[in-house]
Amino acid sequence: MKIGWIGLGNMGIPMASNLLAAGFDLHVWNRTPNKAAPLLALGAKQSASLAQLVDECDILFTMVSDDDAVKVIYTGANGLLSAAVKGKLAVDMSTIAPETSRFLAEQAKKVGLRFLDAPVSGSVGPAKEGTLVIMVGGEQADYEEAKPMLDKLGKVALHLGPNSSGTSAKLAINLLLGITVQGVSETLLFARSLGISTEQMLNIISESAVGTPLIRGKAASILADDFPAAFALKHMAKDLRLAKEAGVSTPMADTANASYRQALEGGLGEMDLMAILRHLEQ
Ligand code: NA7
Repeated sequence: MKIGWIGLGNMGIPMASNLLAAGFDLHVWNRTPNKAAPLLALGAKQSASLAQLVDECDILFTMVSDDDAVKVIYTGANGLLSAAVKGKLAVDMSTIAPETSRFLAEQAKKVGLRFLDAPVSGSVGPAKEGTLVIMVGGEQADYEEAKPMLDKLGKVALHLGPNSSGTSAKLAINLLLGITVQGVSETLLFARSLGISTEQMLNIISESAVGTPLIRGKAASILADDFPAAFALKHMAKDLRLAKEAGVSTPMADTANASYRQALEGGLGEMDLMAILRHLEQ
């Protein structure tokens, strides 16, 4: 079985590396080709075009930024759906709107391509460790075919139902992530205003019932006031926007959505989502 991997960003590189380490025959394509260098050193083969990748591979993974990127890759002039894909399996691991997942599944079906939406919870650390939480929508048989690979990428791969179940669950878990990081930031700033240092407050949170691996994991970054992207703020802003577009009443997420959008407009998009703290400090 030959695997094609499309998208070598912050998440795509470590995830594809894990498939290589597990011994899979991995072919890669990225819009910016030179980002493939670390994977080629590990034994990946680089395809000169999307068409070549599709031709060479049986199962096609995508891990790219957003709805527009996934649509270009699938439905663009030289995209997946214009190639000979009949009988192959596509697994989109990007976080996109459930509506887009359903659209892609329908378009794929027309040309005989099987499709799973399989976004992940967890950022660069879990991607490196292979401990992501993977949420899958699509046919049971297709899920079972992808599972040996998903098991190398995550600690759990849950089949949740038909196409778009994965992307729906992903928006839900990231709703909580966005609210949590906004809430931690407000808590730290509130405490600081009342004379409790950030270090003291992080320690208290960590020891308390609301302490989580997420908050403990961000502590060093907060104390250093340095926010290299484990999960880019621009992607958090995108996910909260997509959640809002679902039209469900989510008052706290609405507030977080406005906050991340302002931070994005303020130029913090490439930093980690924890840089929402810096935005709120201003
Ligand atoms: P990154 O690090 O921003 O990487 C994004 C990837 O998507 C990267 O490979 C990009 O290629 C690719 N991309 C973006 N736009 C396009 C278009 N238009 N065509 C082709 N390829 C494109 O994101 P992460 O790895 O952190 O996150 C990936 C997903 O997981 C995202 O949905 C998150 O919300 C969760 P480039 O290298 O720029 O040429």
